[in-house]
Amino acid sequence: MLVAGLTLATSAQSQPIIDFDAMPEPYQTVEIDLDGDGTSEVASAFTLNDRFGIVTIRPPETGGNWNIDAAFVVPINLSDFDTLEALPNGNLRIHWGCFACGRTHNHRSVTVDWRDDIAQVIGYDDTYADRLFAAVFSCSVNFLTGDAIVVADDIDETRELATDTRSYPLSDLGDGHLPQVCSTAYERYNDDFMHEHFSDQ
Ligand SMILES: [Ca+2]
Repeated sequence: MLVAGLTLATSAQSQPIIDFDAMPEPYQTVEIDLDGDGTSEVASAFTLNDRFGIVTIRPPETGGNWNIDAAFVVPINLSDFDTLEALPNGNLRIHWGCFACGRTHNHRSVTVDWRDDIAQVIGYDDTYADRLFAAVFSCSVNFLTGDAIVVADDIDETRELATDTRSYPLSDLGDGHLPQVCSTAYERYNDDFMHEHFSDQ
């Protein structure tokens, strides 16, 4: 019986049985020409659980580049930004973060481009607001050049740093942890620093 079943399932006439009604609906979809070939790809965002989401990047039903057909785990988006943003230059920006979570507002995003036949993270942007001190900090990393810019808005402090980290596959994003150059730079803004520079609050 088993052999007969396998033969039937792998015969040329068999079709996969897909229950489309059982699939989750994306909560956002954008069209973007990620590889610049003149045909848009379709990027969709799904909720997986309370920590992660899934972003799929697929060819359109009408054709396009069938090599671009993949799914990626991304952090769940609890920020007040849409998850997916089609940038005018054909790159995809994926947003996440947490709005009004404890002491901070946090917003992070990565810029994704199609390079060397894979979706690659080429940029990372982080902004957080310390609600206790009403202070805003940001770290922006360009993984193509290794340049990182860290800004403390309210005291007009800008630091230009560098990282050896270069662009990496979007499949490695996972929980989207902060680039080391940013987390190291942020150590300066500890409570002592905050009290010194925001002492009137
Ligand atoms: Ca395309």
